[in-house]
Amino acid sequence: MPESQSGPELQPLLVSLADCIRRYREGLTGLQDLSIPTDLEEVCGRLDGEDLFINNEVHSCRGLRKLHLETARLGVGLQILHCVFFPDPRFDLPVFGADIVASPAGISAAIVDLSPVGEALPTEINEALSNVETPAFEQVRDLPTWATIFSPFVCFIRPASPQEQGWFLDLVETYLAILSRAVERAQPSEPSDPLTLARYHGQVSYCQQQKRNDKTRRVLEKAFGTAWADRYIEELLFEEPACP
Ligand code: BLA
Repeated sequence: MPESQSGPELQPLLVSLADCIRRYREGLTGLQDLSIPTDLEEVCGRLDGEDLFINNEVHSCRGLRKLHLETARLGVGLQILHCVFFPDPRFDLPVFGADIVASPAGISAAIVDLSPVGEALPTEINEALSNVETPAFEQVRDLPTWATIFSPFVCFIRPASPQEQGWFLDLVETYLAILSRAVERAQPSEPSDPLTLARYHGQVSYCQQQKRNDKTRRVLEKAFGTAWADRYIEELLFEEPACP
């Protein structure tokens, strides 16, 4: 059977969230496509008789060195939306991260954060997030041990209803609006500025901690093998920034 470009239909929350992220991305200044190795960009395969696919969109803009949006079907009915906006270390900006894991049993994990690359979030971001009312999600999940990189405003839940899925979508939109405003306002420091260097180190450790998530690795290894999974994680998902 011929496969469509985007693969099989995705769960509605993943579709809405991807659209929301794309809308904010389009509004950023200096948006450019980033090229990535072709064998990592669009991937199709089969596992246990199921079609697998990964679709990647990678950009850069003024203030953000890499904006990565991935939608994927990876295991037995497993669907994933993965998004990270990595800041350019010359700018005082946080990392935006969002991840949704859905299976035929429902959405098991939905997480969003603006994560600091230093001791604390930039003051402006911290203040804006302090004023956001977190919806009363029924099932708030415990973070794993590697999750020390997230801010106090991280939201990690299992949405209990379509209503909660809507709340989560709205929350992601709020976080993106806060980030977009900060991106537009931010002014770069010099590459040699100690603040730039500190933010670079902070981003390296964000990447290193994310790489400790065995659940991501396991799913990729099962679908595409260890060597490919390693490269995908090191070179695309959590590629470390170049030294400024
Ligand atoms: C959990 N991530 C998971 C799980 C799977 C994946 C299968 C377990 C689901 C569950 O606990 O309910 C798999 N996630 C993937 C794969 C990709 C992916 C294969 O993004 C990409 C191809 N993960 C991130 C980012 C964040 C993140 C950016 O990639 C946060 C900003 C968080 N995922 C995250 C967390 C868990 C998770 C915190 C729970 C881990 C745990 O409970 O041990």
